[in-house]
Order: sequence, then C-alpha cells, then structure tokens
Amino acid sequence: MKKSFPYSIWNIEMETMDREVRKSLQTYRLKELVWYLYDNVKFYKDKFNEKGIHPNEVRDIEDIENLPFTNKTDLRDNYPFGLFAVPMEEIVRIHASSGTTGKPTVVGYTQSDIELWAEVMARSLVASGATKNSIVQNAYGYGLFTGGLGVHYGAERIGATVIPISGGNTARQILILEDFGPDIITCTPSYSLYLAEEIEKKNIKMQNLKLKYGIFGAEPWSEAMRNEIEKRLGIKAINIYGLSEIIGPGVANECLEQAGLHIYDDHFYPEIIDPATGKKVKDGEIGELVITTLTKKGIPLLRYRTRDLTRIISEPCKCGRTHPRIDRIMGRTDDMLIIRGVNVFPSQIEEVLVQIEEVAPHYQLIVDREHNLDVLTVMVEVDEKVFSDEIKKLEMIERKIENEIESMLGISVRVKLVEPRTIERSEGKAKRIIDNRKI
Ligand code: DLL
Repeated sequence: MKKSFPYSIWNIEMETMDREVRKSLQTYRLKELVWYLYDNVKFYKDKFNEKGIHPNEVRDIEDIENLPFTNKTDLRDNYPFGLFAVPMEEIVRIHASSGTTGKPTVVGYTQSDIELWAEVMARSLVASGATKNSIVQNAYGYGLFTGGLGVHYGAERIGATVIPISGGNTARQILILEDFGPDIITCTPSYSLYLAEEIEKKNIKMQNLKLKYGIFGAEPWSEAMRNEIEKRLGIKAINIYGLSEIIGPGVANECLEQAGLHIYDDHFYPEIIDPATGKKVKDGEIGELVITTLTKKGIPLLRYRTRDLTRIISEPCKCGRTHPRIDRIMGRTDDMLIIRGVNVFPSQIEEVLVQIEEVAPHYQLIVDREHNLDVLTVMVEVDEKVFSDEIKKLEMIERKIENEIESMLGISVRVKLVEPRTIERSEGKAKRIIDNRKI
C-alpha cells in the first residue's frame, strides 16, 4: 500500500527511504568517492598515502572516521582549481565565497553537479511549502554567491515561476511583491525584516500581499527572529542551510514542522565532531558539522570541516522524511562574520589595513544591526605622523580605506580613524570583534 504523508515531498523514494537501506547506499557511494578522489585528485592521493590508507580499506560508511579531513585552508592552498577532480572542459559553472585571505574559495560544477543541486533545491523548496504553482521572488544575490542561482534552478526544477530579482533595491522588491503576487520570498532573514519595516513604512497591508512562505538562510538567526519575521510578514519562515564548498544552499532545509533541518544525507554525509580533538561527539551533542559530498564530481570534498556548530537530531520527523535533521546553526568555531549575507574574515580586513600607509595595524571591528541591516564599523588607529593632520585629510583616509575594503570584500563598511594607542591592547588573543547584533 502506498504510504501517505502530511505534506508534499519532492522525491518520496529518496527522502523517505528506510534508514538501513540508505546506509547501504551511503557505503556504496563512499567507496566510489574514495576511489574517485584517489584516482583524480593528487591532493587526496597524497593524503591517503601519508596516512597509509588505501581505498580498498573503506568497507563501510562508518570507516569514514579513519579518513582525513579537508579544511578551508586546503582550498586556499590549492587555489584556484587545484582540488577539481575533472578537467576544466567538464566544468560548466564556477562559484566562489570569501576565503580567509583576499583570495576567494573557488568551487566548480560539472553538469551532473548542477543537476544534483537542482534536485536538492527542489527538495528544499517543496519542503518549505513551494509547489509547481508557486511564484518565487528570489532576492538572494545572483553572481559568484550561490544563493541566487541555487534557488533559481531548484524553483525551475519543480516548475514554479521564478522572479530573479536578486538582492537589494528594496523599492523594486516591494513593487514586485505588490504587483506580481509571489507566494514565496527567498532572502537572508535580516533582509526579510528590513523589507517588513519598509513595507510598514509605506502603509502597505500584509493581507494584501500573497506571500505565504519565506525561505531564509545564509546567515545565523534565532527562534526569536523567526517569530518576529512570521508576525511582521504574516508568513511561515523556513530555515535553509548550505555552503558553497558543499554545493551552495540546499544542503539541509526545514520542513513545515519547523523542527530542525533535514540534511540530504544520500548526497551530503554529516558527522558532528569535537572541534578540538576531531573525534565524533556522542549522539545529539553539539559540535562541528563535517560533511562529505558523496556524489559530487567537480570538486568532491571528503570530511569537510564547515566550522559551523550544531547537533544531529535523529528522532523520526512527523513529516515522514527519514533524513536526519541538524539543529539551527548555533555559532562558528572560527571568527568568520556574516555581514548582510557576505562572509567576512577579520584577516581580510587586516590585509587591506596593513597596506595603507597612514594607519597602524591596530583595529577593531564593530558590528551592529541598524533597522535590520548589518553595519560593520572598522575602527583603526592612525599613524602618529598623520594624527596631527587636519580633519579633512583624516576623512579622506577614511574614505580611501572604505573604498579599498569595498572593492576587496564587496560590502560597504564605515571606517573610523582613532587616535594612536586607543584601541585596547591585549596580552593574549586580540579582541578584534565586537558583535552587538541581537539575533
Ligand atoms: O551562504 C549558501 C546559502 C545561500 C545558504 C542561501 C542558504 C541560503 P556561503 O556564502 O559559502 O554559502 O556561506 C556559508 O553561511 O558555513 C554558515 O556559517 C552560514 N549559513 C548558511 N546558511 C545558514 C543558516 C551560503 N541557515 C556559511 N543558518 C555557512 C546559519 C548559515 N548560518
């Protein structure tokens, strides 16, 4: 007899597969992956040899624990294409996100990776309430960032109508919300609140809009923020997770139960480890999420350390999906900030500052949320020699640094020069970041 489920599911076979059967599939796929990496990526072959591991020794998905990790620095060290497993002629798309230095982290997709991505995004959109009849206002940025195109292909895959408006231009977003009547909006959670505020300012009644669901991610948010978004926009707010290195958005997504994000573990195998020891934590404990891409071809990654902190929820979900869930991301193990959806490492800012003659390399980053928009202020000490100069000159230096940072990171920041020796010195790790955002 056919089973019935309380909500629509895109791929019933894979999303509700018996867990033991899925485990066999994961084992099969891991074995293939390990051989594939061994044969096609020198970096992995060397790593296996160093560790004295041979692909033959991987017999079960659980053997994954003996395999080496991959770090963001490995991508940087092999910049730009060194970890690609196929020749460039098979790569059909490149995306990139911030690296810890001025160089971005680069990922390449084969045609089959794009198919896979559309599949997991289709699962995510349907899990979030989208149907073939939906109109999706896609306000994630299009470009090197994976948000825009990821949602786009998933929405097309389910046969919905996509409005590829991309990020920003709030007046136009509101016009389209009113005139095109989308039932779904996709953007960062903070931008959704900014939109709500602008809509309220214009005295537009939410009841007159057709919005029903929002699919929000790319930055951390809380249950409190969800409640506020749902109240102000009059919608159901669904959490979507992903990262460029693994595929982009669509690694994990909540269902309408809103009780953790189903991770599509037939493609992205999750582990939770203690970031200090690298060992698996006990079931249900919080730790660093590590993901292995079981089926990707362009740049498959083994045990990639996401630096995101969460836990696995293994109890079955009421929606009928058998994928395990991850809890909402609770923080990071490194100092990466996400400013208006853009990943920023303090080291990138530092790289700009050290090249500016008029300032000393003592700085602090202050992050605030003003009207639901992130504002990053860079406080940096001026050099003694410049300090006595007239205000106008100091302001010119501030603008110069702002421009440099913007051209390097793609986000606007405020730069404030401060007197020499006013930024607190620390005896240990410098306290570079003051994050005042309450999320
Ligand atoms: O942010 C992909 C994405 C686009 C996800 C659109 C969701 C929606 P990156 O730019 O590589 O990729 O940034 C990945 O963002 O490691 C997390 O720290 C953070 N992040 C992404 N989704 C969430 C979320 C995209 N739902 C990094 N909650 C990840 C908390 C998130 N943090």
